[in-house]
Amino acid sequence: MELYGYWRSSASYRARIALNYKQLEYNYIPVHLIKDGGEQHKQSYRQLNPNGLVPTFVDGTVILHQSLAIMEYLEEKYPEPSILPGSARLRGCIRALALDIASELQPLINLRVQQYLTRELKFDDAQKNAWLQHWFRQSFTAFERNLEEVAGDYCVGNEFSMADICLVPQVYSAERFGIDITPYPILRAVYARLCELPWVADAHPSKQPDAEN
Ligand SMILES: N[C@@H](CCC(=O)N[C@@H](CS)C(=O)NCC(=O)O)C(=O)O
Repeated sequence: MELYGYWRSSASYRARIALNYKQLEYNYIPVHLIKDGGEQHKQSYRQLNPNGLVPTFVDGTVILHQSLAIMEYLEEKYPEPSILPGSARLRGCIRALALDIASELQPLINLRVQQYLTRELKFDDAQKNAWLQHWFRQSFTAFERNLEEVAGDYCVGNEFSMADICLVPQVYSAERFGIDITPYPILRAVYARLCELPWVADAHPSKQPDAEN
């Protein structure tokens, strides 16, 4: 198995946590998102992933993009331990929280969006920061409300799941962008608990072979 990713990419981080949790061995192939205009735009990489985004996951003849699709594939092929535990209702909650992050928040703050804001729309640092603050605040406020209903030790009850896998990298990136997470006490407590888990800790960007200072 191979995972094409970037150390600081939140979507790559999700895939790494899922692979670690399921104790699956894989080769990590770094794709530098900044160097030389971004290796994700190179023809050789776009043949693998026409979107020009990381991660891309390869398992023999299977080539997958989209971290949630990769996680669902891993879940079907390697069901234990499960990242979608519990009843149909709980699995619905897990998927909804995962999508809140992966489909609603992350696409608005992605590198290519930030580059468009600064390069094409000429946003200065303060304007770009206001953009990031706005979308994080809106998303994390709703996420906190949802956690009030469903959280236990983790995002949904007391079992680790795909919702947790999506939360960790997004809080990491919030910290990177200087977002204040003190208004979200449940999110913060769950995040702190998750960071202690070995399969989460090992997937941290700073532990990847392509990590930079
Ligand atoms: N929905 C996709 C998002 C993939 C994505 O946005 N990846 C980012 C890094 S987190 C990326 O490759 N950005 C490169 C760019 O914006 O040029 C997934 O979950 O895999």
